[in-house]
Amino acid sequence: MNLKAIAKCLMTGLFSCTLLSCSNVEQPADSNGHSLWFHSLNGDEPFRFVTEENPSTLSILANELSQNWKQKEPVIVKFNDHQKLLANDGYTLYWLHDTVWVQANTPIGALYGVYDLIRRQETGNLPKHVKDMVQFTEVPAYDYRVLNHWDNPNLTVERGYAGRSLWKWDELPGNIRPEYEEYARANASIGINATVLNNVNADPCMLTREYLLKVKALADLFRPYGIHVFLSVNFAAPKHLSDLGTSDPLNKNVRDWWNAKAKEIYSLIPDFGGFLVKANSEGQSGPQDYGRTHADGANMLARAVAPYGGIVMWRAFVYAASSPDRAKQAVEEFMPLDGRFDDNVIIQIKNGPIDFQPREPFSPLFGQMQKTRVMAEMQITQEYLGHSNHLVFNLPTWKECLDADTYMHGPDYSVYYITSGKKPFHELSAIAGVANIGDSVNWCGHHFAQANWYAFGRMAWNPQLSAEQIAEEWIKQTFTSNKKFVRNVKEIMLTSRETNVNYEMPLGLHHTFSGAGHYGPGPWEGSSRPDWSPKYYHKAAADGVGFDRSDKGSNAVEQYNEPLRSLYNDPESCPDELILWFHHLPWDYKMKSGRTLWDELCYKFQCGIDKTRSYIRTWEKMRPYVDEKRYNDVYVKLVRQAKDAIWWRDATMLYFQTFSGMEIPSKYTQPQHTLDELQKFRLRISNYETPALDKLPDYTLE
Ligand code: GCW
Repeated sequence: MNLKAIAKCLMTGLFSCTLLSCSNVEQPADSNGHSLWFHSLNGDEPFRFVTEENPSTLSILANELSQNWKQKEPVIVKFNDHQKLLANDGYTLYWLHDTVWVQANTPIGALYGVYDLIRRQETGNLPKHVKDMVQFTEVPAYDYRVLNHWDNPNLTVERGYAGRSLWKWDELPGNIRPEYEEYARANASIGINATVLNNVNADPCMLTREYLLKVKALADLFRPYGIHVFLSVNFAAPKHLSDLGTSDPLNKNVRDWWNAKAKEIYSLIPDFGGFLVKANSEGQSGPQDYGRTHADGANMLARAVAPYGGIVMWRAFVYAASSPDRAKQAVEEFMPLDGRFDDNVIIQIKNGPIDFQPREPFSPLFGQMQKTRVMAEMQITQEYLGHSNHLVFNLPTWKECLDADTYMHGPDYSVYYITSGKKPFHELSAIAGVANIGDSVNWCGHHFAQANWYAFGRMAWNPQLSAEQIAEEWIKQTFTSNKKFVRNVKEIMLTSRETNVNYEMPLGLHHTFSGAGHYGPGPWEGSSRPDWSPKYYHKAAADGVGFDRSDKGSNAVEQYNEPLRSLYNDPESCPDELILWFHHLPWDYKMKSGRTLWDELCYKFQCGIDKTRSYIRTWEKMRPYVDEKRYNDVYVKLVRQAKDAIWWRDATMLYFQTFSGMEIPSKYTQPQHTLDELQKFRLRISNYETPALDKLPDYTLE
């Protein structure tokens, strides 16, 4: 059946597609990783997109089925089903009389169903006996499953480690690169339905007519894939782009300016999603510049987009240099405003109270705001996790946040429950991930960083999927279903986050990074602002280490509901993995393991070092199952990761040693550089790059 014929059947709301089955041949040929998790389908062949000028969701769906469905059974797609349960994006797959049915209310719901079907095929999860009636119904947990790109109009990407921006603003709207549609397809295949194209440190130029036309070109392309485009806006845009001379949210002219801007945007992009705003944070302008509140600012923008169904995601990432404990500021600033935000405002809260550290407790704001919509922001790009040099599968970090019980009204008020729009909470729901995508051939810099993009989408669809299931799906589609490969690589992925915590910042340490691009350790570094200096966070001194956030210290524990408040407040009950987050303890403090704090730190770092070495050995055994190119790309990075693990440990513990006077036990890897040497080392990188492997400190792996 040719595409036109399929499209015709689709118009009737019913069509079938029968194809000969073809066997799944292992492809040992070199891969540059561009085909993402479609590798098992397309290998390195460029995917053939629908050639029509304006492809519809249904022609995309037909194309995917005709190219990728390899089974004997025909697939029948039914939409316009009016099933309340399925809402806009949900679908049901069922097997009946040797036929596979995909049922949905909308074409996009049906497309998600088709991607699910193909994923089941590629991961060996199709029902065994198609004669049996088997049924799967899927409805996404969140309405908006959003990527946040921190991309700038000059093509740099803040905290981006995969080349330059994917969006070639200088070429748009005239030149449409194939990667744009590949990007949309990849997102749709994992359920992502929204994208914020530009950096939260927003350039006002994004709202000019010139740029809106570029944005429109992308939005038109993404639409059939179900992706809504959003923009980050600079709160001072009226001042920059007009002669109003103010951006005061209570000024009528300013409000009129935003209303007119929204009208202009929606006339170009009728399904535009809305705005993302970073205000009064890290030097960005905001309503407080005019003595107004976050609610005044957010509501002004919300009212501009409300007539068109738009929303405003207003970030809670705020902190000031003067604050004695930065971790407390979001609650202090936002709680007095609870209940004062319009219905189409949603407060976007980072998973932890500081800033995407390897481990943080969940942000207490989730458990406090009761009358305001809230959503979680995760970081997919590895700003603090070794950039695109380290293999860190970060899904466990995000799940740790979503699974955390806030005890808002007693037990069973997890962050997931609160944010997913379940009753008694407000129905608008969203989740965001800061993207790790650039114009690198393999999209994400490290082949395994693709897994974080994939995992974010799958988790946003269903946070109850296990990390193991998501990792396994990704491995099978991206590399191979070979059992030995899947088992070993899964072990690397699933342990990699804890390994990263152990070799960077165990036991609740945080922000001990070098200011140079947040890559590598710099526990001794000072800064123009105290809260940008690692010493502010670790507080290492002769009497011990850690930030006292108990009721004897900054009392940040008070922002958590009971029983967490008491649990965190007492070092005896505080979980080990957060102990130095909440407590300042003597170097010889007796830990639950029986070791002293100093020894426990040495032990944890060593666990990290050992594990990174084991990854190299495991990967070496995987060589027969993976193409040479990706094997080598990953291998050299694993070696660097293992060296970086010793570098982190050396820098942190040799510096801490100047206070504790204690030795690194001889049974552990011994330092290869002196503290003096490490302090002299200077990494010169901007916030837009990952360091070249040969520019990093020299280490030997025995
Ligand atoms: O973690 C910090 C980053 C900044 C980023 C900021 C934010 C976009 O270092 O680069 O700015 O968070 O989330 O706004």
